[in-house]
Amino acid sequence: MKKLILYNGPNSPFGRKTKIAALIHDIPIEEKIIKVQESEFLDTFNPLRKIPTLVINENQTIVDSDNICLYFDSISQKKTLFDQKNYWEIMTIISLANGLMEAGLERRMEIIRPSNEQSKSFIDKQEIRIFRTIKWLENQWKRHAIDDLSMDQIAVACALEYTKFRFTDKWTKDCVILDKWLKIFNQKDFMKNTIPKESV
Ligand SMILES: N[C@@H](CCC(=O)N[C@@H](CS)C(=O)NCC(=O)O)C(=O)O
Repeated sequence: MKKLILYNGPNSPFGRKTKIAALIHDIPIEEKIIKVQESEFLDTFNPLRKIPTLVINENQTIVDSDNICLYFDSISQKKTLFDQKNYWEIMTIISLANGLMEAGLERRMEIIRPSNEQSKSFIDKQEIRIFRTIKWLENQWKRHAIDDLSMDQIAVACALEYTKFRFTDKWTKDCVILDKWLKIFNQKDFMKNTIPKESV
């Protein structure tokens, strides 16, 4: 059995995706919650110093949440979360969910800067991107009708929850399909067991 250490943050939406993939595939991981800005040791494994970062047997690194999820999928005996039949659709929706997370994160990083250093146009751009992407997902969302669990559903759920956590749930008013789907999806154990614990 390989030793898998997942360096993660307390409330990273990217990290949440990887934890959910490990739970679904029943892969034992040791999760280490770190303060990424202060974690110089991580640079040896991941020079970008970003979480999540997976370290296998203390010598091999897997960087980027999507690669980590694909790795768990590749070593699992369970059903894939990246069904070949819908592979490109799944990957595209995952990329949109990642973009939603990034926009939320960038917005957050900007608003916690000293007020004289903040750019309102940058914040506006991220907020417009967030609303536009959620609306696009609402108009396209068919995967709620599909029983099979796939990685894009997990990524979208993590991105929407992160948007609520860090920004707003205003979008739920005109995105009723997504909102309804998310409420049901949130009942799954892997969602309940990965709710961010801290609000830092
Ligand atoms: N593309 C990366 C994005 C990861 C990412 O942006 N992580 C953030 C936390 S949510 C981070 O480590 N930020 C640290 C920093 O920018 O200093 C992935 O999917 O894993």
